[in-house]
Amino acid sequence: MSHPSSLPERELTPEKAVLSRRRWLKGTAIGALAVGAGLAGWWHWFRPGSDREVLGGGQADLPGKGLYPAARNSRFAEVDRSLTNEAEAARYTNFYEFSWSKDVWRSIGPFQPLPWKVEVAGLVAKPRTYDIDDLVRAFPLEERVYRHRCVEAWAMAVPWTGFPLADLLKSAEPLPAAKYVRFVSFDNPRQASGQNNRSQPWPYTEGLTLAEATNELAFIATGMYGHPLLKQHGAPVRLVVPWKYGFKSAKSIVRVELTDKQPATFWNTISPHEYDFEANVNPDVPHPRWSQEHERMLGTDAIRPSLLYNGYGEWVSHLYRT
Ligand SMILES: Nc1nc2c(c(=O)[nH]1)N[C@H]1C(S)=C(S)[C@@H](COP(=O)(O)O)O[C@H]1N2
Ligand SMILES: [Mo]
Repeated sequence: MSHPSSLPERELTPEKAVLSRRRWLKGTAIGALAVGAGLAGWWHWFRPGSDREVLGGGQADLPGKGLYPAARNSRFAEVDRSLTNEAEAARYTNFYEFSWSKDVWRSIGPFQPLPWKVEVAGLVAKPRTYDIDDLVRAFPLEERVYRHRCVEAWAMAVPWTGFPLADLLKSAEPLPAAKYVRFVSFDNPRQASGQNNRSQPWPYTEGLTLAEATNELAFIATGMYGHPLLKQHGAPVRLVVPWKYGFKSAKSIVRVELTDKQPATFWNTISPHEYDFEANVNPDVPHPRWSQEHERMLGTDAIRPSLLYNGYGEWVSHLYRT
């Protein structure tokens, strides 16, 4: 194609017409760009998201790939319901650092769960900071299928990979004064846009009594569905406390701290009468705004009766007998 200035007609076009045509072209180009940007924005926020996109966008190059899938612990090989579809679990997540809606997969791109360190500190004889590369190899990884119940009444059943929280705590040698364990998530508003709202008590924090934290069920997960955690599920390392409402299971943890006092927690600070510290799943105690009698399974939308302690009474009911 020849350069426009070499076209003979150009000599014949009056200057005014050239200018107005240029202005028109400029206006049209800006208009097209605006429409394009609008469509791209619309597509970014409203596209349904294929399974590939939802799962792929959450992948991070986390360490320990050769360790997955880990052998399933026969004591936790199955639950009373089928496993939730992996993409359906990844499409509907709670991670308020990134979004106040469930489609966290749309906003998770900037999150960099690597490099990552986890500090075990506070009232312990042997405090230690683990690099995530060391943490995945510090304790034998195993797979466990657990029920998960969010306080909002949705539920899932997923295979987690990780190790008992008790292993991590024991290796730090808690001092006799230690009575609680506090979990602190990351704080990085540059990667997690929701954290720009500093009127909220970031970083996300949670807590357990030491007796709860050393219960066989309390689990540190580095993986899910046989591979490292997706970003939206709390990569590279999270807590899983299956007999309590999901908000107790803090994601993307950077610090585990033993304390002598009950720690403040994110949701309990925001709304104490809605989210108590203990937060055991209990169908007989309604949330102030909704019933807890039933739950909806992600993926199938099946409605099931909620279970006391989410069905884990055999493991934990002795902790709460008065
Ligand atoms: N740091 C952090 N941890 C968090 C949350 C959060 O917003 N931030 N949401 C909690 C809630 S309400 C639930 S139900 C579970 C959800 O885990 P999932 O999204 O991987 O299913 O994570 C919990 N851990
Ligand atoms: Mo939740």
